[in-house]
Amino acid sequence: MGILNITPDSFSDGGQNWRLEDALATAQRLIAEEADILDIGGESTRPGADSVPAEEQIRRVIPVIGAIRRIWPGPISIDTRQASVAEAALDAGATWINDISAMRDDPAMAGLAAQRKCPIVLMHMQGAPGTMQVNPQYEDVVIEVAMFLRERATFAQSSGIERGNIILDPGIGFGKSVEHNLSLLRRLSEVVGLGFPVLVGASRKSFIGHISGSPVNDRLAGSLICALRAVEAGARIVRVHDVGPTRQALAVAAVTRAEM
Ligand code: HH2
Repeated sequence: MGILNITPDSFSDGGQNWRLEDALATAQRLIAEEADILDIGGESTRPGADSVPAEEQIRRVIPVIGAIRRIWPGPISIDTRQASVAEAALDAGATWINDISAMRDDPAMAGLAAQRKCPIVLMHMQGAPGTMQVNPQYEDVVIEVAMFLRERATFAQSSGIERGNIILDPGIGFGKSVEHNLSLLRRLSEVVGLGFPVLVGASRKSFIGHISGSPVNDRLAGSLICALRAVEAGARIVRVHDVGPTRQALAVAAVTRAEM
């Protein structure tokens, strides 16, 4: 899954895709690098970010989705917590919903996903983006994240969303300390064990900077290792800024894995 943020303030690509032609150029690069899915968002959810009104998210993402739809037939995911944004995006040609609130922020989201019969990503987050990194606390982060995701998947199914359309995401960096993120990556198989496809988004995130001391534009090597670890543990989708290098790393890893 390639990341395309139409925001002035995203932590990695903020401002880069602000003009339609820049957004389309980024999309074309991700497509040329063989992204399977494009994830488009109009609201930064980096730690400390303020929420963006639905009308403004719509204003940012709809022209981009429409433009991509004209050049590429693949799956486009709308990264939003608001059902009205998701609905407008689906009408413009998006085919997936990526909801980092796991349908907790907008009560209309579950009904929309059920009605449209589209895949939906349900992500774990402790708190809200504005304050989530202040002092995240868990007894056992992996068990708590897995229990939350299981409950959300059950709720989704009881709302009429088909089991095959549910994708779960442990939410790396969303209300988690460095150690919490590392535990989730080390024990990702416990989330995979819930029996749903799992998505992991670790690309360029701050825990990689914490480990390496590298700034956000120099975290590719660490991001590739996270993607590899996630896929080795059974993740089916990795959400990344650098699609080409990630594909290359995963392809080489797959053919050089030691025979047991
Ligand atoms: N991470 C970000 C945004 N959306 N969605 C899912 N399902 N999983 C993630 O890990 C995830 C996500 C944050 O990264 P990014 O989009 O690069 O930055 P920003 O939130 O600043 O726009």
